[in-house]
Amino acid sequence: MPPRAAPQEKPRENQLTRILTAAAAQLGPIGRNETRASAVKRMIQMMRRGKERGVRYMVFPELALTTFFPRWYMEDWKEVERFFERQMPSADVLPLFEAAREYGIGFYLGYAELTDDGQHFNTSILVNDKGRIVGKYRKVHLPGHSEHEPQRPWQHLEKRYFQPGDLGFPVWRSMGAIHGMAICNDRRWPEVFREMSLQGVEVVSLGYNTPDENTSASEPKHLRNFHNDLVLQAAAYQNSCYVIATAKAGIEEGVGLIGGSLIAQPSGEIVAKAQTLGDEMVVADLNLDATRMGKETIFNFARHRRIEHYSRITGQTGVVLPPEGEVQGDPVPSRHAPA
Ligand code: ING
Repeated sequence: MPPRAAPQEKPRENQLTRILTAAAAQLGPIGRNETRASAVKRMIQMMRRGKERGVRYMVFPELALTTFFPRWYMEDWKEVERFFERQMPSADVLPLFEAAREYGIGFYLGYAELTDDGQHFNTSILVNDKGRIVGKYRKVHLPGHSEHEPQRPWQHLEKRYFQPGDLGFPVWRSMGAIHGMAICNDRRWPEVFREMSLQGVEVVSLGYNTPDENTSASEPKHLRNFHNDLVLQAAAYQNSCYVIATAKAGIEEGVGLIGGSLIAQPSGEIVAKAQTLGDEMVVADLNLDATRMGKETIFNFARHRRIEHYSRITGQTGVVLPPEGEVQGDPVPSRHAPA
């Protein structure tokens, strides 16, 4: 009997391999007249604290440089464009990039982008630990309405102030991981995460400003937080990736915004969650190889997906109902032979 080969040493379950220590860097309210410099100062303070905790990547919220201005109807576009950035980084934001380079911490930043040719986007950038912009995303799913609806206690005019994003859902290799980005309402649409996981995404970062009350229909308020967890945990599990989701939270210009910033792991479980509605860092080690099991087994897309049956998902925008009238169904042979 030939000697049995020594069993191949399997890597230990908890063997720390590709680790990215990351943070959801939640911000409390930003007032309408708060300066960009003030918001940047708050973010740098969190970055300094992150450095002490070994953080190498931080996710700031959607529209993190200003208040959530789509809550107001503004007739004058000069006033609206006060909330937009014409260049990135601007002089006010440059200190954040310098801190990133000094501390060796990359970051996701959401802001309102006014392009050279006059287009308006709800945008996020991925900046690496050397302070270089490696990726840009523009929010595709714009919720709310485009006209003034005075009956609402506040407006949600993203469809008025922004155009739908035109960059799709790219991913980038950076800081030892495959990163993707989304913004706020995008997290409610599973297509967003699937587009990125079909490119192998390991870490999806997103910021959000989510009012804690629905002004379109009566809905129990606690569902805002439930739905936040639900969609983020589902996205992480169904795409076997980490999701870092960061709120702008608290009572901002009289409107309550949910907190609940969190980091979800590929199992779908929440690794860490915010405890307050203020500036708060939620920190966790992302064990990037933990994304492998799902991608190689239960969500091995190449082995299990049947795209020949999915044509409605990209071929059809809205619902097409089945024809009117009850389906009669085929008779089944009766138990008793005909008399
Ligand atoms: N905010 C909200 C969000 O999608 C919203 C708007 C809340 C839409 C709840 C539908 C339901 O989280 C932004 N900024 O998209």
